[in-house]
Amino acid sequence: MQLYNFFRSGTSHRLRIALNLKGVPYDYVAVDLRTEQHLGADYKALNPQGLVPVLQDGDRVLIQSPAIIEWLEEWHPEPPLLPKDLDDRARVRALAAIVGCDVHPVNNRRILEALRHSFGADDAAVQRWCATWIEAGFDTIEALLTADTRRGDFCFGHAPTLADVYLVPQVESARRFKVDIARWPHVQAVDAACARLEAFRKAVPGLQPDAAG
Ligand SMILES: N[C@@H](CCC(=O)N[C@@H](CS)C(=O)NCC(=O)O)C(=O)O
Repeated sequence: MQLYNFFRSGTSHRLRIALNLKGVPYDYVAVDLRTEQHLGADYKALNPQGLVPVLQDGDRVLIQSPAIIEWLEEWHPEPPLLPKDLDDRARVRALAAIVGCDVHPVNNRRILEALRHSFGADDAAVQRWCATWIEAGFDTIEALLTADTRRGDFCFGHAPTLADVYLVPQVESARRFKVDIARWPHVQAVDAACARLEAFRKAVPGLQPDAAG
């Protein structure tokens, strides 16, 4: 399997974590967002949306990290990234969606490029924009984690789920945008618990082959 991705991309990061948790090996194919390789014809032939990540397995080409991670969960059910109980599954998916639907999309590179080039935002304004949506998302996640009396070290229960797979890359991004994570003690503790696991450690942006370039 080939994973087309970029070291600093949050959606790539979440997919690397999921693949590592499932123990599924992959070849790392770097797509450089800094040089807009993702907008070139070669890459768009693979993913017409011009976004990373893409997971390719022969003729099978999968796009959209939520769809790929759900595919992975169904194709390779162990260890599960979703709990068994229907309501618990909805809770885990909701935690993941706060990041996946409500924080990451508005802080994506193309949005920030539009803010800079079409709306005159400088670096400070872009930083403030990103921090605004990260803070809104983390305030909600912190409230949900605080209210959950059944929780162990992770977002849900005592083992990593989809919620952690989404949260950890968003924490990484928050640090990049100079958002102080100490404001959300549960989020910070979940990030620390995940960092103790090999699957999360191996997925860290700074350790990827294209990080040095
Ligand atoms: N919903 C998509 C979003 C993918 C996405 O936005 N990827 C970002 C990197 S995290 C990207 O390729 N951005 C390129 C750009 O905005 O120009 C997914 O989850 O796969």
